[in-house]
Amino acid sequence: MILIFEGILILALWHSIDNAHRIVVGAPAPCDAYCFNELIPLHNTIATLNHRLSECETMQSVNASARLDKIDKELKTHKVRLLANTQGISRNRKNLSDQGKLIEKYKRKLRKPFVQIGSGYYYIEDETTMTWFGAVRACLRYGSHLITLNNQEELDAIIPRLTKNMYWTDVNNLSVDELVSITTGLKAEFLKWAKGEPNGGSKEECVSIVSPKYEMHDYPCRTKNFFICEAYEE
Ligand SMILES: [Ca+2]
Ligand SMILES: [Ca+2]
Repeated sequence: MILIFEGILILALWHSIDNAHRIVVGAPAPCDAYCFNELIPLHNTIATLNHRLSECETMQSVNASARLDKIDKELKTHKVRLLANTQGISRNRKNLSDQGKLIEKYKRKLRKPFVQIGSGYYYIEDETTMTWFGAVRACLRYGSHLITLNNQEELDAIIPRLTKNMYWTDVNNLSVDELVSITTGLKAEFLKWAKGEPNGGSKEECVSIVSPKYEMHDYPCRTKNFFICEAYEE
């Protein structure tokens, strides 16, 4: 009897085990814990990658921001330099313009109205008086020389154009005893003294022509007189 019961118990247990086995094999895979444990490393890796990605994005953002700030500063610096250069160019243009106006002014001043009289060209200064030295320099500035009267014909051509009492010529005896032309450095080739002239000695060492006949007088060089400039022969 006991043997029968044990057999039945064994059969029941076997059946239970078999059923249990069949229940386990046929059931939906109950691997949550297992899978979870298996996925933990992958999850951690993904988390690490996400963290690094976030860091990279932050760093890129910071770097990009820093680069933009640097570019912005450089642009501002270039803008300031460009503005300074533009202002410098404007100043230079104004200076050039002012210098150009000054040059034109001097050109106008130098472009005295030389007129042809006989075979030569002359500028008769009958507005401003100068010493003989000043007259020499003025004619040089005009690209000419104080008049060299070469002959009576030249003097006769000039006389009708003269309106003042006295004009300087280029004749003097400042450095030597004889009367020379400062233009040529040679002895004056034409002298036509007025009556009683020359009479000044060492006090009158420059020669002028005096109305009404515009004959020659020796006269103090530092006296201010009108003068005549003669263009160089071309
Ligand atoms: Ca002459
Ligand atoms: Ca005299």
